[in-house]
Amino acid sequence: MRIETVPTTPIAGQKPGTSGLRKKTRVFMKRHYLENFVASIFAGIGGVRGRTLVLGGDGRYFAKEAAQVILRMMAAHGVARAIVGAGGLLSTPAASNLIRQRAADGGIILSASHNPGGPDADFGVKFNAANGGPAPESVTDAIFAATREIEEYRIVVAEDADLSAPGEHRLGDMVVEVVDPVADYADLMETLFDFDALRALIGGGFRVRFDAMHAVTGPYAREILENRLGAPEGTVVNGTPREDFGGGHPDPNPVWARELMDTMLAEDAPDFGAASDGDGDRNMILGRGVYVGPSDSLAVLTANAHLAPGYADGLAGAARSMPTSRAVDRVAAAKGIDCYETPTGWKFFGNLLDAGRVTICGEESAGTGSDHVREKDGLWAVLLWLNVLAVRERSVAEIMEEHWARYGRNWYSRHDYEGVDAESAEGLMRALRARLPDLPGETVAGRTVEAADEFSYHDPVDGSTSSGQGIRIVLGGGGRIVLRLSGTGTEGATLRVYLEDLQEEGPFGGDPQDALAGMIAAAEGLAGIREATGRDAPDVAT
Ligand code: VG1
Ligand code: CO
Repeated sequence: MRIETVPTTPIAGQKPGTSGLRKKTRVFMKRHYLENFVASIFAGIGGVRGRTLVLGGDGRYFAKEAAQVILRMMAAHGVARAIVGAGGLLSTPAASNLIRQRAADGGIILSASHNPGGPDADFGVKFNAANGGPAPESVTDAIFAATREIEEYRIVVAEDADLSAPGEHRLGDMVVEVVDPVADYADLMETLFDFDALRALIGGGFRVRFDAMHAVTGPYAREILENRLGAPEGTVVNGTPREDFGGGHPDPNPVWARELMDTMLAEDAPDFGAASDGDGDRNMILGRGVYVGPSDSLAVLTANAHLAPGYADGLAGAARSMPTSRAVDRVAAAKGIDCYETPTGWKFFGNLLDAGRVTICGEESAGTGSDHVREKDGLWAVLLWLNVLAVRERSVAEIMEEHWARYGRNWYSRHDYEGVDAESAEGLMRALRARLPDLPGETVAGRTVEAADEFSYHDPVDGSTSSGQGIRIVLGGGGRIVLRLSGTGTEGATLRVYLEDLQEEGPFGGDPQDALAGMIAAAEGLAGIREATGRDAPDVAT
């Protein structure tokens, strides 16, 4: 088979962000753009000769073409075996599982996750290492360095590989092994959760609705919820992956999963509702008439995980990203386990999980997961919730009430200002950063500032430091305001303002936006968000 060596030159801006490289689809479709980045991944990890790599993605527009290009490049760069999900599909957690189960050297995931898909939307490429987790910063830095030096890449001249069904093919000297994208993942879930108890729960009339948002979890949820657990057909809605996710944002939050929200808040709502994102690593949890915020969900799962067989021995520790509410800290303290605070992005949990320091982790952005893989995992969170509900025989609303009564409620909301002028957003952060040393002791919104800094993370496992990870202002009485700029957007800047406040005594009901009014005003007073963004209100409040 003929290998072509193609001369190329560096393309500016191929710097991986919070979760891989994300750009407009049309940017990825430009000549050499995908090829340059993929060759730089290969170079950044020290070459791929003789290695086994996993390949798959969320099936968004351009993924089919990209997968064929990547396979031809893998073959030309000496990869021994490519393990590919049939149809090019693999959810992010399933890819992580496959890398681990097959002892592969890593994997490439084609997804821009919760970002919309289509010719005018977003595309993304992410590299996961041999532990199944997102490449750590040392590796993404090496990949970025390679993108700035690249002079050529290699690609074989060949017909498209047939990825339509499981089977083995050859591409030059490389084996292309096409696997069922769902089976191994579903088997893994059976080892963690009490499927008999879940079948009994569902068989007893407990009604579930899962919204796959036209994204990758459709086939996974159908297999697990409908086929293996016996939920009636139609439990999974929007269950066929589409290249443009039906034109929506495959982002499971009250704004983008409005349809599910409405269903769950209606009179005859099912008992349990959930949704996942484009690549299947996020989750949204609802009960009849109640939405469970992601930070609360992490706390509840940490408090109850031992009720599921996979976690019956208890948890080694917990971890949350810095902006995530401190509700889980309270649970960890009560249980006497360690609780780590890491920067935003799942890659920072990898070392803690590998070292056995933590079992469960989560982010406020609807990501929850455990040491079963090295990614956040949407369906895993759904199944753990169902397992907890089956054992405790309570409704979601009752579980929440009992949780808050015991631990207090950390009110929480994230306000996103999207597509903001990048200069203005950076200006806001710069100005606030400059004021940080003077803030402690000042009174803001009737509260004393206890601490104000820019978060720097010292990884206790490998000793590395990651600085510039968001500004945090801690207020007396359990209040906290965090500001950072998103690292997953593809247009302008997205300012994220994370608001938290603690209530120790009930009653705990109400709208978080009301409960956080003081924090919202304080954030405005401190950062001048309206002026910098030109907006009166956030584009999305979750
Ligand atoms: C966002 C979230 C972060 C998450 C990341 C990837 O990053 O805030 O918590 O890990 O998306 O999630 P940022 O930099 O835009 O705030 V996913 O589901 O896109 O892989
Ligand atoms: Co995702």
